Amino acid sequence: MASILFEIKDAIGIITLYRPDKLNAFNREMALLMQEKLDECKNEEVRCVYITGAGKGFSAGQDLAEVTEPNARGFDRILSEHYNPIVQRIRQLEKPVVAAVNGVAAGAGANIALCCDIVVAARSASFIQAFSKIGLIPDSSGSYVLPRLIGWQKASALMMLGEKVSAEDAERIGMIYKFFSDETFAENTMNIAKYLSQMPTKGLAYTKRLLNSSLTASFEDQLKQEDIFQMKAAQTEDYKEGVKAFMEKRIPSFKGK
Ligand code: T3D
Repeated sequence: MASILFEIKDAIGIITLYRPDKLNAFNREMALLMQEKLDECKNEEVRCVYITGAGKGFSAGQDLAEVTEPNARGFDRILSEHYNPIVQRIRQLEKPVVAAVNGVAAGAGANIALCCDIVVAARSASFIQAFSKIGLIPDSSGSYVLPRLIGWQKASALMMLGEKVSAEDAERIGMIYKFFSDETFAENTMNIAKYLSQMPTKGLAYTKRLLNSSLTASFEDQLKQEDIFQMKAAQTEDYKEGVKAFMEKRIPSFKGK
């Protein structure tokens, strides 16, 4: 059985991390397959990506059994070949990526989720910066993303103490967007993906580009970027449809063009 399940349904690319007996810990095969599936999501027919985990966990991060094998890859290669290409693909994909965190998300598993555009979780899910407990540093963009999400002090404490954060607390401190009850999690999170998949995809892609640049740009530079991308958005068919539908008092039908 492949360690990543993938299907495209109703314009949503659904990626399911699938090593349930290992809490979907990443081995090399799974990391490379995830990159491959994220690349398939570049296809125009995909207008939103939904990432979740099979079984009771989202992902426990790096498969620690694999790194202790006699011929294990060096750390430099694990990050540059496994995790960095995953988080880079997520940030560069020109469509929204939803992380639907169904259970525990630890180490690289947590940080891959946190770099997605919208992070939603089940009430019983949790987030752990597990790295410090085994003598590692936060990777998979965590050292960049987490302080920006929750502030330097809280990020620093979570990264050093490695404490488990409940979904409820994660929402409260702004680490994630929302949590849902375990019973309604699948339906509610898929509804978010369905809604996004019917929105003006190019406008969302430009919004994502702006959010990416806002992390480092100056105020003046960001205004210039808004100028550029608003002009691009105004040239899309979906913008024309949005305004037309508003004037005609009907629901717009966006095509992602
Ligand atoms: O080279 C490099 O490593 C660089 C890259 C680093 C990136 C990273 O992600 S480093 C961080 C690696 N992850 C961890 O340190 C987390 C380790 N796991 C845990 O701390 C706990 O499993 C959890 C807190 C995530 C969940 O705890 P719990 O009690 O719900 O489940 P469990 O019983 O510990 O785990 C269930 C099974 O999954 C168990 O297998 P078994 O005994 O039933 O056969 C456990 O060994 C396995 N498992 C969980 N995490 C991993 C794992 N197997 C391999 N690797 C794991 N990371």
